[in-house]
Amino acid sequence: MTQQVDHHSITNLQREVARRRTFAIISHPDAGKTTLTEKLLLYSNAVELAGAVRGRKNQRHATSDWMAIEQDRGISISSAALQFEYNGYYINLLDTPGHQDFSEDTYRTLMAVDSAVMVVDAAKGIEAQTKKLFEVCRKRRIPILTFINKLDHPAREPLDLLDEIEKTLGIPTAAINWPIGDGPSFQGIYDLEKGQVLRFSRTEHGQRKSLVTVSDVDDPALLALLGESAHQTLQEDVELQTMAGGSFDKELFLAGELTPVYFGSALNNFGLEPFLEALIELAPPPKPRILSDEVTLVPESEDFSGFVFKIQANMNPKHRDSIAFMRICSGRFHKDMVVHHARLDRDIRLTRPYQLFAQDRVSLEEAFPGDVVGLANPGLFTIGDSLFTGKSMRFPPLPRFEPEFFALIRNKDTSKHKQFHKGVEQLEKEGAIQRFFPAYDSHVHPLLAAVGKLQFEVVEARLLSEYRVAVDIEFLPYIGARRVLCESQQLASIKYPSGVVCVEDRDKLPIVLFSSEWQGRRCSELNPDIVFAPFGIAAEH
Ligand SMILES: Nc1nc2c(ncn2[C@@H]2O[C@H](COP(=O)(O)OP(=O)(O)OP(=O)(O)O)[C@@H](O)[C@H]2O)c(=O)[nH]1
Ligand SMILES: [Mg+2]
Repeated sequence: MTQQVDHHSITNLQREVARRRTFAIISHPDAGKTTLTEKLLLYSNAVELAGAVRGRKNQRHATSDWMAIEQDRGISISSAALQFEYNGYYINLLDTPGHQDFSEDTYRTLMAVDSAVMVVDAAKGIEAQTKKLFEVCRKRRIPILTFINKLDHPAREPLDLLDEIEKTLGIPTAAINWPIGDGPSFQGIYDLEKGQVLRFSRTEHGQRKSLVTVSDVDDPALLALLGESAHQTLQEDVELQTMAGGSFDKELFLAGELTPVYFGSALNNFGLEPFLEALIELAPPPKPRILSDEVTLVPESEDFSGFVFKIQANMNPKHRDSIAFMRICSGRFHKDMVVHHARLDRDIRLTRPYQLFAQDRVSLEEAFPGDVVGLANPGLFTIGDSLFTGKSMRFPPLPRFEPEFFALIRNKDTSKHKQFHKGVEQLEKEGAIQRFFPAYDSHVHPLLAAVGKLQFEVVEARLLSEYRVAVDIEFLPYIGARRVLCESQQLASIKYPSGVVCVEDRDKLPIVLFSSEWQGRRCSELNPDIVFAPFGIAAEH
């Protein structure tokens, strides 16, 4: 009897794993990730009317840019997780910020997904940040689908764009469809596999799905429909593409060695339907993962495991609490389950798990590998925490970036002392900023460090909007940090060149801050027995 039940639950687990699709949308800023996210929600019926990044008066904001500062500036600042069902599939979509100052968040999010969608602006081609993120995916062999966006604007030649992807990123492409025209004459796409022309008509501000008419490429009426010039270009392009274009090979795609390419316009809802269908069909379900000790973890394992890759405070203005984003890697998860918390080395009960839809959340009863679950976080979780049942395990550490900017943050209104410190502490725990502790009393004006200057602006804006505290930021002249690796008794005898200061991180580990590359080198010369180790990975890599 028991065996039967087990067998049933395993097949159920296998079925649930097989229908999971967990992917991130990545690119250089402004290519259209958030807009594409919104339209994927529209086309999978997760929203009824699409919002916009820069919404008109009566239009709501895009779902995944839910923070006030994101809406004010029209850029994404923090990764958003969205879970929804479509056609029997269970989708976990992560919309990431493109700006390099927030790339630590994006890198961590990439550790939580099984595939990625790379968005390319059809006028700009492969931009710097897209290249960096692509390389992160390539290292982890994450399969990538490419969506070439903004065809409603004057665009570069499709062949030229494919060529650039191949040359700049070093990955073969396989165009699955082909744009018909660009700019105002962008009419639709040609499906190279099915030999069909899909023409789209615009809807008001792209809030609703657009109407599609499908014709066969040999349809004699097509000439009149497309116009002579577009018709002829299409014929020529198709001929060229058939001769020169790479064909799609699913195995290569799954190994991260080939990217299928789709064209469209997220803003105008052109090419969204075929892209969503392809995404569901091609994006892989969760795969086995390699743990810190080289053990392979299978998603269908009976034991549960997951890791925290993101913390976000104040998602719900009514509760002002903190949510830990946990990616489930194996086993079935259920509400109230007891798991082992590896860092704290103790068992905890997960009583308040949530399904996330950007800012919104609902309680959930169970979840499966591939899912990103929100956990109410009363201070138990930090980024990188491993949770499991059964045999002890640890997930590999998440990437940390080298801080390059340092500043003191001053509270302008001393009567708000408590909120100020709570805000700084919560934002630090989120990883929105790092905090260091100098030997002098830094309690009054905390010393913060970041990968990019925009992070300080975000801290300033969020302290004001979420904690009602106005602050000043005073930049310090430091340009880098190194961890000091030595025995504690050696610390007192370290010789520092002038201008270098020694501080501690939250775990009381020593760190030096320096204001020139020379000072960094000089530290090592003066103290040959001590290692001054890079802090994390440099943001440029
Ligand atoms: N013309 C045109 N504009 C688009 C299209 N897709 C997005 N945009 C616009 O491009 C701008 C940036 O779009 P987002 O979706 O915010 O881009 P993003 O990649 O999410 O940007 P970050 O998150 O800040 O990195 C917005 O003004 C969008 O309206 C498109 O297909 N055509
Ligand atoms: Mg965005």
